Amino acid sequence: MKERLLFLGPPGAGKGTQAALLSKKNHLLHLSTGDLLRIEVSAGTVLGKKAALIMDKGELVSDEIVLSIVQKNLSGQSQGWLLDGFPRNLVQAKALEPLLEEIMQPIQAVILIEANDEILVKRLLERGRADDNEKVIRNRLEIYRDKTAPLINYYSVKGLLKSVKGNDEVNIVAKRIQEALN
Ligand code: B4P
Repeated sequence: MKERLLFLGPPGAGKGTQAALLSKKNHLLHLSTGDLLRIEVSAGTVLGKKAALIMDKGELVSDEIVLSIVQKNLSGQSQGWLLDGFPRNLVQAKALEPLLEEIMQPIQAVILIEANDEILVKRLLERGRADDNEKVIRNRLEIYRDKTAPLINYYSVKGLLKSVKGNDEVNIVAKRIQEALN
């Protein structure tokens, strides 16, 4: 199975949910930039205070902050890994490349989880995290289309992209992902 992976998709598509399942089953390091940022926020660090203001509006945290978090967590990594919610724009995608070259661990596959807006908004409203209110969710969806969706073509051209339909229940989506990686 491929074991150096990126998970891409709109907010609420199930990146975090599926990444947790797959990494547990296959003993991969699960790095969620969203989770790592939320840890900084709840610890009240300087970085966390900066990030909270941005996350509460549904905007993207600065590339500099996110990249330093990813670099810190990936260096010295010898097992497989799964990056969930990163990269979120072309700057992050391009910055990731030299970092992976340095550790000689190229990406093996990019999983794109897709679902329609109605489902995404419903799931996120039900989840009810601090940044899950309708106005902020709509902003996150817009930012996804504007900044993150161009990565679909970026990784497709590199022959790495695998699209998976994420509308169905968790176990069905998990099965699709596993099949795409075999
Ligand atoms: P993230 O933490 O990445 O969260 P997300 O995109 O909103 O959700 P995800 O797709 O992981 O959905 P989940 O599985 O939880 O981002 C939050 C914020 O952090 C961003 O807005 C940004 O500010 C910041 N950030 C993160 N990374 C960044 C980066 N690289 N650069 C800059 N800023 C960054 O699923 C959602 C809900 O749906 C859950 O309740 C789940 O239980 C449910 N669900 C999942 N799959 C389902 C299914 N198949 N059926 C029914 N329900 C399902």
